[in-house]
Amino acid sequence: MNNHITLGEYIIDNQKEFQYSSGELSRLLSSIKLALKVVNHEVNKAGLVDILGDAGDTNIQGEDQQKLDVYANEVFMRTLVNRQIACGIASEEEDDFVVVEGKNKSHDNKYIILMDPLDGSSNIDVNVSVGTIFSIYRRVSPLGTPATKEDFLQPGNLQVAAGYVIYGTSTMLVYSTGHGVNGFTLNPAIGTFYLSHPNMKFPEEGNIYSINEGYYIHFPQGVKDFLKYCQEEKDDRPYSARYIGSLVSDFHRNMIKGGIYIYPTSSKAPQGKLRLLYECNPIAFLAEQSGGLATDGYKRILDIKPSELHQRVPFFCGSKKMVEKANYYMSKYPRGANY
Ligand code: P6P
Repeated sequence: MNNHITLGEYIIDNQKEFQYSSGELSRLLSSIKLALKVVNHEVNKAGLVDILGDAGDTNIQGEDQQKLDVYANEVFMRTLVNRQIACGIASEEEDDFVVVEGKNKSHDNKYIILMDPLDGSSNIDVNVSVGTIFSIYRRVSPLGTPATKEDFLQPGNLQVAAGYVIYGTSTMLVYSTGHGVNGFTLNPAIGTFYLSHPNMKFPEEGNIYSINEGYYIHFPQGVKDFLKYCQEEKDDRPYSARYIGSLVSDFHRNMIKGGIYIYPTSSKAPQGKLRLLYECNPIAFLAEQSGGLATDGYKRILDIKPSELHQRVPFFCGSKKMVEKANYYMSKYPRGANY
């Protein structure tokens, strides 16, 4: 692994890719790297200390917060606020966005960041991999003024960077600044990330579908028709069903092997479950940067104009031809009809 470039070297070598970069985006990525190493340390020993289980509180989503959810959020918030690099931060675990004043209360930082500090946390107690997801935009509000909600409600096609960390059999950081997708693997012995997966490409085809089929009776007819397509005996089908219940893990496997992840609307989740701003947009950015595709069943996720910080959308993401096939079945029925 020592002949691979480190994450720090990669960020510096590719700094020229960031338009009008003052090094701020590089410093933001470096502070994310620091925070995720701290979170990784706790996630990997969660079974040994009293950091498992419910924190006894619920987040704005009404979900029981796991102790590690709260811990991961505190680490990322503290690291990003203390370094005063972003002008504002939003998190799944925070009701509203947080304004970061910057040096001498100048509000002159130009990036905002949105995060899901620990996605899939219900898997922690059963030792299944979980992840962190982040999304970075250039602010739209004037420099020198506090960040505003408009800074956070930008469409995903304006992201300047996005990535995820997967705390799995190894800890990996996978991110893009709009010039392809690269994966870095942590060498825990020395706390250094090395470029292990350069220029990741989403296979155009795949034979894996990831969806919680337990909700089948609640799915739209278009999803039911697509699942029937996946399961019939013809050509390269039936496909394999693989569903970990951790978006980052299912997406990461599908990006390497080919496949599609679907979290649709249902009569139980009329808007879907996944959040647009800090789950779907960053993952959709990575999907498209590696040659994949992400839609809400009808249109590109990245073209959706957000209206709320924690809004949910249906999510079809993965190998381009598989997502196109799923969209074909969805297009046979008007949006929102027929469960
Ligand atoms: P369900 C985790 O809570 C998450 O947001 C994703 O990581 C995961 O794919 C999905 O929800 C699992 O949801 O309803 O299938 O348990």
